[in-house]
Amino acid sequence: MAEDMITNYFYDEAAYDYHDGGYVPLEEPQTEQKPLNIPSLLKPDKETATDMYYTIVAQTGEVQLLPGQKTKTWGYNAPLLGQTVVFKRGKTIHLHLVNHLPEVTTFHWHGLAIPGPIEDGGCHAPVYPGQSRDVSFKINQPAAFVWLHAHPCPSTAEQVWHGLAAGAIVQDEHEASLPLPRNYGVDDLPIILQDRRFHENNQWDYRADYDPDGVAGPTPMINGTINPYFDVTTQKVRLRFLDGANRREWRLHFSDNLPFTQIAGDLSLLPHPVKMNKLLITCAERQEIIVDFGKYKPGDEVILYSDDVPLIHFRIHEFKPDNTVLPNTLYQRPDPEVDPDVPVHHVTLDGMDESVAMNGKKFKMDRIDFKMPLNQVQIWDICNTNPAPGMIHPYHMHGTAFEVISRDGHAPYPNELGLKDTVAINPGEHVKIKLWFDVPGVFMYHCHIIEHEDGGMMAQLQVIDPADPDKKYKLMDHMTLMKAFAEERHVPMDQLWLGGMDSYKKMGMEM
Ligand SMILES: [Cu+2]
Repeated sequence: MAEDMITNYFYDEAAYDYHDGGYVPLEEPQTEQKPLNIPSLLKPDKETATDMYYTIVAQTGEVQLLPGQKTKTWGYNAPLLGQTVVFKRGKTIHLHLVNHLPEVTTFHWHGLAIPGPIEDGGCHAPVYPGQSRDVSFKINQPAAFVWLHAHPCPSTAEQVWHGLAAGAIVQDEHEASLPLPRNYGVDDLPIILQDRRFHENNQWDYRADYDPDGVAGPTPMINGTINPYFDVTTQKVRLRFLDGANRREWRLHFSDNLPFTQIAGDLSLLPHPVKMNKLLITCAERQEIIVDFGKYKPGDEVILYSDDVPLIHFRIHEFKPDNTVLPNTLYQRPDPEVDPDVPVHHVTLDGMDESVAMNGKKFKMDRIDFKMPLNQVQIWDICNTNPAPGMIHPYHMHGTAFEVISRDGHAPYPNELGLKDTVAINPGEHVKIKLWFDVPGVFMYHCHIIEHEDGGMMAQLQVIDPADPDKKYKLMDHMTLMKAFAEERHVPMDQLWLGGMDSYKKMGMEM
């Protein structure tokens, strides 16, 4: 087995975030360990054989994160982050989305292949304070761990920093037939990785921490818990990692170099399980692993680290032996043929700091940058034009799942052979992906260092349905949203501060 073990992080060490001048090193919290928060499962308002109904409320709250004053936070049906939503494949989902925040937000389903721009919940689907929006869509995609986050441009980063991020699990029959841990909260855990800086009175201050290359803080926050432990009561535990940080990459490994098995990436199981003892996850990616604690005994502790900073203490208790063997094949990835007459589409991720752009342009909400027909299979070449050593840009597409075909002409990494919606791209690297859309609409694609997307490293495409080729979409514009923010914050437009605005202003660009 040893020779099959992956023992590196794959990515260019020179591009790791810790080489950045603005890097904020993680620090081990000095507070008492607390039980890891497991977000509860959101109860449907109603469920039938064919339909599921949920109400999702964006709300303010406060949480005892550190000793002393509670921290003011935002969340979905919870004071911070949110309850975990379950979507069953084949069912039609009806969402009642309610905004109880003091400012405009949107409800974006990162990873769901649902029509845009309204159901998708990007910047064109605002819900103003005190108002609500109802959307419905059908779930027709493989089992996966996806997520909900706010996406009102150009203030996505600040709202996610306040806490607007929640996990969602897509279930299907194939995944349910495999011998995988799925007892939620016991041996199947969402692990949302974030970092924060606590200012006076334990409060967060996004503006004070602002960095156009991504905001980071020294304190790891896991599922909204500072310095968590988890009581292990089964031999095997499935961890569904989500990098919910605005900017931070996490280089994950366990004490004793404990090996683990990756079983899934963003939007599907992997074709084959991958044994490893190191795993890098970049912003917005999901990586699912199974950890086997079989060699430990009650009283032992296993620690999950990023670099040399402990993130979670796994306290080992009694468990029954578990000799389940994973099948060698977990998932058969579809392999649709690319139309040879369709040219490769090139996307460049350009610049750093305020100069960030995509294909040389900053994002404009009312501009369509590319059009493609529904169901057409295309190859896209995504290039990070920062020369090495630059930074890794996690490239994300709304509304679709794509396949990584090659990295600079070489085979993709063994843990990115399933369906993806976010792919990390090294400085100077070209990554080829194969993609198609099963749903029509307008969709954004962007870097998922959230300050980069707010700063303009983003574009949008229109997927044309041949049955309705002239369909017009009502697109919002930045100014409308910015005026709403100014009004809600009771400041004149010339005193409004939103992180992303700086990037346009400093480059002398209109929004
Ligand atoms: Cu970026």
